[in-house]
Amino acid sequence: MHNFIKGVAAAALMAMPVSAFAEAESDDPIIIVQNNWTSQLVLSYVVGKVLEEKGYTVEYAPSDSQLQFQAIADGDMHFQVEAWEGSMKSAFEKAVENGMVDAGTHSAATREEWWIPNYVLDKCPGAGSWQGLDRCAEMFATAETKPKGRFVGPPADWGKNYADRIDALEMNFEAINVGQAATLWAELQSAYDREEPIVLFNWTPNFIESKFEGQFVDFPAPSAACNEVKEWGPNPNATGDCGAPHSGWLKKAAWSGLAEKYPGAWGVMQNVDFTNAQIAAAALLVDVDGMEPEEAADKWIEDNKDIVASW
Ligand code: TMO
Repeated sequence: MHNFIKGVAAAALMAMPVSAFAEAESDDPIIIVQNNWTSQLVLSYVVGKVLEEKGYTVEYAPSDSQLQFQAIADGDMHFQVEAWEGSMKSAFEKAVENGMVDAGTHSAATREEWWIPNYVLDKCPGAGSWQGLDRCAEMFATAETKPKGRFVGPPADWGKNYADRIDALEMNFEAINVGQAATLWAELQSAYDREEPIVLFNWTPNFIESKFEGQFVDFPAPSAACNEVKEWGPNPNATGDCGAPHSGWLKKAAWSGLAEKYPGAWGVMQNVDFTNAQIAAAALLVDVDGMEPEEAADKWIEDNKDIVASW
């Protein structure tokens, strides 16, 4: 071959994306579930983009954080990157009984719980525990909730148990759920700027810890008995009188047909393993740096090249 042509051919080969060499076992789309909080959106795009690089066709489908697991069991959706113990354990476990695959646990330890900025402790020193917080309930009252305190609760599809928990613990609070996560942060920011009392739903890993000083409120530690046995816990007449785990799991969930239909993609999904810092960084790119989730995914991949390569 003429040297010039050889050179052009070699350059063309080098310029080809890796995906051109990869073999997807099927061109049918792999459907990745998306939820309504930012780390999940970013990291679902991260996994989707890596699979696309390897030649797979990927689609994204929005879903409710509780109903998604049965949809995955049914094969209507195929993969979920972030299943949180604190808010999704029962829906997750029920779907596993119905055939959904537990696709492994991330290294990250998670917590989803009521949360206060630290300045709240100046006005209500006991607010780090649910009883102490409850004694100051009126401080958190709004026109809508007074004389009860307002708990700024999550969108309704993230664990629906807060009103029930308030009842079970006979707390002087009312859960007012926001419609979307951004409203939680707007409420927090406006209270924080004026050092006004606020207690809201938060979780970790999240971007919050790099921007606000605060802590979770301790509730009675969860146990299976809490949800089944009335006599268990501070209220002998109610179940659900406990909080979420302090160090909960974060899992991946998959359709049972994935391994057979797309063995290569399944291998990637099994290797995906996020740490707390990696998840917090994903949220930060959107909630602090203002990127769109998909753009944030590109940046995240760029910042974590070695990890992505190891999948
Ligand atoms: C499911 N979430 C992380 C928003 O608590």
